[in-house]
This record gives sequence, structure tokens and C-alpha cells, in this order.
Amino acid sequence: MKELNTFVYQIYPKSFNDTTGNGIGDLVGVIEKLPYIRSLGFDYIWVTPFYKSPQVDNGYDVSDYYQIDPLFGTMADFEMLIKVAAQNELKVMIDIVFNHTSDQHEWFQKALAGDEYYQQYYIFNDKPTNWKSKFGTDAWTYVEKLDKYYLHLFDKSQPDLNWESENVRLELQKIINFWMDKGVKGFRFDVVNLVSKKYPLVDSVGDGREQYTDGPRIHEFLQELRMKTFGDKVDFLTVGEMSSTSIESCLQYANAQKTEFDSVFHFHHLKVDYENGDKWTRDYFDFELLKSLLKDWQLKMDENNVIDTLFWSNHDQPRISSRFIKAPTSELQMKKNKMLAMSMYLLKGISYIYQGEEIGMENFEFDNYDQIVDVESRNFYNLNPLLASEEKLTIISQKSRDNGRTPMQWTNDIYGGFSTTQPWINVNPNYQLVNVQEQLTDMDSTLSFYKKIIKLKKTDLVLQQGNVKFIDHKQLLIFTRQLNDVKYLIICNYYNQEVDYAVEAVKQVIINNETEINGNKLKLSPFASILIEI
Ligand code: TEU
Repeated sequence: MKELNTFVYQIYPKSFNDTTGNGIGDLVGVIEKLPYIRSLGFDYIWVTPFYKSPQVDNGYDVSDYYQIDPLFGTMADFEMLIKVAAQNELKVMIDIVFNHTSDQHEWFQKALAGDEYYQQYYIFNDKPTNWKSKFGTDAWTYVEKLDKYYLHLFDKSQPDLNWESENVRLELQKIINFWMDKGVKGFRFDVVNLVSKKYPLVDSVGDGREQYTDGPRIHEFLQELRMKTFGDKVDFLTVGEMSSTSIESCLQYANAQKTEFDSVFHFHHLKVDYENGDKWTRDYFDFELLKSLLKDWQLKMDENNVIDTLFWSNHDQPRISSRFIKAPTSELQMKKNKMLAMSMYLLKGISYIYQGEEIGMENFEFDNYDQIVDVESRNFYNLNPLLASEEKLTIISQKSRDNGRTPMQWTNDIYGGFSTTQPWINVNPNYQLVNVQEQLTDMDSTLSFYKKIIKLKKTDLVLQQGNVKFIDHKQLLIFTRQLNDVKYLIICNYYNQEVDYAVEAVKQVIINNETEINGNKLKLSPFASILIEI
């Protein structure tokens, strides 16, 4: 299965590389960095939305699916991106946001103006339900002129589309085909498991999610979408982003017959630092839960011949190098970065690495409300008046989506070489220590290690196809990969404490990040990791 050695590099264009000097990254900036991405060994880039948008949710509020937002460049730039990517042996995957549009989209504007045809494109109701949006506010907004409410599972500027309408579904198919004609080789579908709502729309005992997550017509909608667009196209990769989903649903979304998507993103393993399931909490990490989630998903997906996705970060997540147990020095931080890379990318599946992860970019320390750009984080701050401001800023410094959106740190020049002017969102002040330029020539850097892991996975069949088994341990994440009679053991120390561990035998040491080996006895130093053949 070729997919199992696929590596995708995720680009958030707004924060990647600014070539016009306006403080906002652009498509020409992406083109400029393609040789860098290829040199790390990637096959694909996934570019998050660059469509015309008022940017309330940084482009996930699309006002025209057929146009490039002038902030990012022109259609000619996009065509050039496809061309130069191919010259660099990279394929381009783009983001498709079909659960909702922007309220500035022509369809919604017409609906608001009273056009009944376009009112069917959205979900209008005389009465709201008690659901909460994913961004913490009510999920319905009243339109006085129509004396109706409309549903938005995200910001009020992101009205949900009505997939029950065949006209809507035809419009969406047309959009996909338009981008395929441009030479796109893959799609990532934004929150796509939320598009089939349960009717009638009724109140919920919780926040409403059971009324629209993995909904009644979801598989029918996705199968139709596939058939009318990418179908069985080879050399093509699709991934559906699944919000609050279940393994059972994902086994169907990414089924081996490939009638829906090739693969899915699921997020349970990243919620292990949510105390009592609440994202907006701090200083919490449930290692037992992380291990059991990695195990459950890897095993169930594999048993059913479903391809799993491997990822630690994206533009909605805090930086992985700042999560879990804190590393007190920059040396230990680097060691921890390598350990986390081994824990994830040596598992079985397609790997997605988010810009900046490869150099161990870290969270930003927010000490002032004005530094926050993200709509979800601002809502958290504003909707919790009883929490002290300092506490909220500490939580935001650990959990905000803005942490993943600070500009890419290319060099130790001002603004990290991202731009020549103050960027749209602050640069992490650690750019002088953590940047691509420094790490490219340092063979021990996080960047060099990512390169090494990618190269290894791409050439090693055991790491691609070998079955996965987990071994329980309190402080270590341990798993084996086995193909025929070749068996690897991977051990990762998640803690800032030394641990002893005895193995059956050590046939060959493939990667060793500071583990002392004495016969079959291993001594893992704090945050150490090791890959051996046993
Ligand atoms: O994200 C879906 C999503 O559920 C998260 O944003 C989630 O709400 C948040 O992490 C919870 O803490 C996708 C996009 O990736 C995101 O950027 C968009 O804001 C969102 O959909 C709406 O399009």
C-alpha cells in the first residue's frame, strides 16, 4: 500500500512566508519554499483555505469558492504553485470547507435578502434549539427581517449549509471538479462529519453534538460526493476531518473499498490534556489515556484494513513540543521533540506534519488580550467573566489555536524571516533559538531528526506495513512493528526521569536518542527514545 509511506506537509499560508511585505503570508511565499519541503522528503503539501473570505475564521469562512483571496495572491499564483510543486515532485492537497460558508457568500446574502431559493441552501428555522456552537456561543442567530433563526455550528458569520437540498450538493460537486481541473491531487474536507443533521431539529441534553455528528445521511452524502467527483482516481488522496467522531464511524468513512474517503483525521489522542473533557483547563496530562487511545485506534483501524492518519499538530492545535510533560531546558526540549516524533510517525499510517513542527516551534506566552486573534479563544476569554484575566491568559497560552498560527520561524532575522514588517499575529520571541536556518546545518537538530525519520519510514517496509502491538508500561510508550520475521521495538520515555527496561535481545540499534544499552538492559534517560530490532 503506497499510502503508508506518504508524508504530507501542512501549510497555513497566512503564517508561512510573506513575500509582499504586508505581514501576511501568500501563495508566492509557498512556492518559494517548495524545494525546502521536498528536501525534507515530503510527497504532498496540504494548503489550508486561500479562497475569497472575510477572514473572520482565517479563511474557513469562504465567500467565494472559485476565487483566490487577494490577500494570498491570484489564480495565476495558484496555477504556478501546482506547476512548481510538480517540478519538485510534490502534489497539492487543498482544503474544502463545505459544512458552512461565510455570511458574505452570495448565496447567504441572497437568502437574507428574501430569495427563497437560496434560503433552502441554509438551515433557517422559526425557533432555535438549545445547541451551542463549537466556538462557545449559541448555535442560532436571529434575522429580524426574516423573523427566522439560522444555524451555525461555528461562528455566527459561518452559516451551515443545508445538505438535504440536492441543489446544494450539486453546487458542492461543481466546486470540487473545478479544483480537480486545476491539477489538485487531493482534498482535506473540513468538519465533514457534521453535514447531516438529524430531523426534526430538537433540543439536546448536552451541547447538541449528538444531533449532527456522524448524522443519519452522512454516508449517503459522502458516497454521492465521491462518485460525482474524484471517484476512483488514482494518485489522489482524500482525508476527512471528523469532529467528535467514533472509531465505528471512521471505519466506514475510510473503508477499505474506498467508497468515501481514503483516510480520516480523528482527534481523541489530542484531548488527553483536557481535564474532564474540557479544553479550557491547564497543566493536565493523562498519559494512560494517550496510550490507550493510540492503541485502540491503531489496532481497530488496522484490523479492518483502514488506513490511519498520524499527526500531532495542525492549525487548530497548540504546539506539540509545548504539550504534555514540560522539558526544563532547551536540550531536553529537543530530546522530547525527537521522542514525540518517534512515538507518532513510527506507527502505521499516513503522516501529516504541520509547518514549524519539524523545528520544534513552541507555544506563545499570551500576557494581554489584544495579542489574541482567534475567534474561539476570544470567545473563551469573553464568555468567562468570573475567571481572572491572568488565569485565562495562562490557559490560552496552553490551549489557544493561535499557538499554532504564529509565523513560521525561518531565520534569526527580525520577525523570524517570515516578513519584513510586523505580521498579522505576533512572532514567537524564541525565533532566534528556534529557526530553520540554524537547524538545517545542525545534524543533531529537531529538523535533522524529522528528516531522518521521514527517510527511514519511506524506505523501511517494516515501519510501513508491519503490524503494531503495544506493551503496557507506566512511564514509557512501547510498541512493536513486525513484518514476517523482522520485529522492531520502539520505546519512548514521556517523563523527565530515568527508567530501566529489559528487552528480549538487541539485534540491531536503528535509532538511539540517549539510551544506555548494556546487553539486553536499557537505561532510558529523561525523554529518551530508541528504535531497535529485537
Ligand atoms: O476545525 C474544526 C474544529 O472542530 C476545531 O476548530 C475545533 O472547533 C476546535 O479546535 C475546538 O477547540 C475546522 C478547521 O480546522 C478550523 O480551523 C475551523 O475554524 C473550523 O473547522 C470551522 O471551519
